[in-house]
Amino acid sequence: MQSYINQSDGVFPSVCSLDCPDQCGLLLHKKDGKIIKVQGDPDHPVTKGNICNKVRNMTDRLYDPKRLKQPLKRIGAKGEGAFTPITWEEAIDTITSNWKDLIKKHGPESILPYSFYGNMGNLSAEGMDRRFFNKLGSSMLERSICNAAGSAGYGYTMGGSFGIDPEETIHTKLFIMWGINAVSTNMHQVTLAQQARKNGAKIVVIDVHKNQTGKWADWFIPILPGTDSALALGLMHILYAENLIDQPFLDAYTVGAEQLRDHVRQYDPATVSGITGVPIEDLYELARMYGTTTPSFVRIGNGLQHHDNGGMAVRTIACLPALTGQWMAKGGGATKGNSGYLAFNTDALRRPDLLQDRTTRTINMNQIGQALLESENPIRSMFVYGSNPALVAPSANKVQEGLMRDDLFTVVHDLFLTETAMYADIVLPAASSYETEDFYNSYWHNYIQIQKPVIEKYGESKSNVEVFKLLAIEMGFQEQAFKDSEEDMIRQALDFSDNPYLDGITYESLSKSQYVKAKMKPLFPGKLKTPSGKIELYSERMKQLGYEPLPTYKPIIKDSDLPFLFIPAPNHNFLNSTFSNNAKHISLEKEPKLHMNEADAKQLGIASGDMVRIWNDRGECLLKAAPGENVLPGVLVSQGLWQKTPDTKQHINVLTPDRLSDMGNGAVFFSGRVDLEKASH
Ligand SMILES: Nc1nc2c(c(=O)[nH]1)N[C@H]1C(S)=C(S)[C@@H](COP(=O)(O)OP(=O)(O)OC[C@H]3O[C@@H](n4cnc5c(=O)[nH]c(N)nc54)[C@H](O)[C@@H]3O)O[C@H]1N2
Ligand SMILES: Nc1nc2c(c(=O)[nH]1)N[C@H]1C(S)=C(S)[C@@H](COP(=O)(O)OP(=O)(O)OC[C@H]3O[C@@H](n4cnc5c(=O)[nH]c(N)nc54)[C@H](O)[C@@H]3O)O[C@H]1N2
Ligand code: SF4
Ligand SMILES: [Mo]
Repeated sequence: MQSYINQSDGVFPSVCSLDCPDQCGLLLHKKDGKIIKVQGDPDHPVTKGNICNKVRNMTDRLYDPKRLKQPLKRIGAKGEGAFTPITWEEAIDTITSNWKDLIKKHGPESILPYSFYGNMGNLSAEGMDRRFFNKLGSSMLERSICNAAGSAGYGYTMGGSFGIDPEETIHTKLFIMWGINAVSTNMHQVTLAQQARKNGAKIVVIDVHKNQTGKWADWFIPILPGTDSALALGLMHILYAENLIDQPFLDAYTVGAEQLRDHVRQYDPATVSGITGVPIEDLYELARMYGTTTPSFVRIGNGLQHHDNGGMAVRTIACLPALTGQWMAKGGGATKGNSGYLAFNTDALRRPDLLQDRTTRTINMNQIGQALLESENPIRSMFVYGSNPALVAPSANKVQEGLMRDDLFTVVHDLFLTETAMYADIVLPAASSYETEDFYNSYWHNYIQIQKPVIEKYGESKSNVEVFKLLAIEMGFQEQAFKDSEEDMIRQALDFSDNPYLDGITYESLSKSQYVKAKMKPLFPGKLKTPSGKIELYSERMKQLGYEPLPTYKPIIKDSDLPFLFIPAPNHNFLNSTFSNNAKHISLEKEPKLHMNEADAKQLGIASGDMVRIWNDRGECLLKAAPGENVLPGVLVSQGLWQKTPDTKQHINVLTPDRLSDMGNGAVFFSGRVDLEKASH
């Protein structure tokens, strides 16, 4: 294995491991064995040397004095934060003896792994860990907190996560950024759009919040939360009525165009305007702009699908480019996610065969609070890695109550003593991605990248692969699968003739070139992975599963009579809860604010800078009010997953519902209702 560890000085190639579509190519500057600077790799074909401020300040996180160096065991009460260092031997022995005992008494399903993409590396996020838990026969986790609803919805229309190549978007003449805060969350899509803008492209942003992305737009269209499918259907109504459709494309590549024409008659501009809050004249203007501009491109974000109806919203928007035949033009079409192109051999990597004939229960990660409080066949041990459920999961008060259970044996593997780790019995220090070998495939651009270790592991920290290998040895697992090296695992994953886009991508080519692009070809002319092979405007498969077969607007659930819809979205300087514990990033972001409409503020006697209490029957928060015209009346927006501290109440997930979305069992962070009042202090 090639490694740069032994070279104490120099500049070494790397890849950003964070859960971000851009997956930037990086250069790590090393001096005396330490990373002193993180820079963008100017040769990376998509990210071209530009990186975000978060990662430019990554050394502050890597060498933060709070970073964990040793395994710890809890000596105080859960949540109190009193721990003492122990050896790895003691840590692994404590975990495995506990698990052996639980398996004997209650079976392996009493153990639950909880993980997500804190490190997007495929071996770290879903590699050796999956092998281990498959062999163990533990409960499974349904990892659907992020994009599950939208991916399912997009898949019904388009057959999988296949959109257009972002590099082609420089040819686009009309960008619609729909429910995506790209300036903060997909900065290189913004760079590409800027290039297109120089050639005359227009940028439209459809969002519930005029944030940095809305301010950058040529035209910002505010919409009421959870009404996007109605807007898309209203646009279709006008496109059909004014004959702005591409009939030859519809005939050749779609199913159900005539049924859709009849179906969208009910979504007339007056009705749609009433639902969405978008004025009738704007509906006409947008539909006509969309119907007469080629190529046009819709970048579908994650925000609009964190709703009760999020799956259908994305499915509906995904139908739009077909109506005007945009898929045939270079730079035309849509992208929700592009992970389909880089699909690799997940069975070889994760080894579901190690489960043998056993079936195990699956716990939805969005309902971890409920699951931990379940008294029948309870979860008795949870192993958390690459995620921080105490901060990121909905209905956080339930999560906390669950984590407080004395009879729950909790292990957390992380770089920091996170909010979740505060409740752990055993805490294990995690190596950073720059310290381990892994491979990465972006879910937006179409490059696979490799990471070779650049620096020594920090303190006694270990990578996810190492930890699960150690656990496997102690559990007595003999299979070769637990002895494979990182290189072995990468080779196994890339050996996948089922996916022609992967052709020619090997361990060797990655090691030589650092990033290798999927063998792209246009989606059309071609056959999609839908049952019909075409774009399914009408979906028989959905009908069989009990969904409306045609795109349909259904309002989000009104979960109380409280007057405001609350949208707690991500912020600019954190990545989910990552960086929310690093002083540098906190100072960049300053403090969480509550954006509200000026008219609502006036009516409630709230002025800019006032502390307000936001509450519902799930919990309460205190945030500083920022009234203005950036949100519609009846809507409240906050940004960022902030840590809880003794003197703040800014943990917004105490307010969010843990219902599941219409499709994909996804999270509905943005469909909750709240009330607010001026706080007494
Ligand atoms: N800086 C930064 N970058 C990140 C992250 C981060 O935390 N910080 N997180 C990463 C991750 S894991 C993900 S999944 C992506 C998410 O990034 P995005 O895809 O941008 O998704 P969100 O930021 O969740 O929401 C996008 C926008 O949707 C809006 N929105 C909410 N509800 C609705 C609605 O009903 N309709 C419409 N039209 N808009 C709505 C919000 O106001 C927000 O501006 O970003 C990744 N990149
Ligand atoms: N209110 C609200 N809540 C949200 C969202 C929202 O928009 N609003 N967004 C949701 C979305 S889209 C997502 S994706 C989730 C994300 O939620 P999480 O996946 O929990 O993301 P992070 O908070 O970044 O936590 C990742 C953790 O992994 C750790 N880590 C990093 N690398 C490694 C490693 O190599 N090994 C180990 N063991 N640990 C590592 C980091 O230190 C960090 O503590 O949050 C969701 N929660
Ligand atoms: S967080 Fe995103 S934008 Fe920032 S360096 Fe990583 S991949 Fe690039
Ligand atoms: Mo996400």
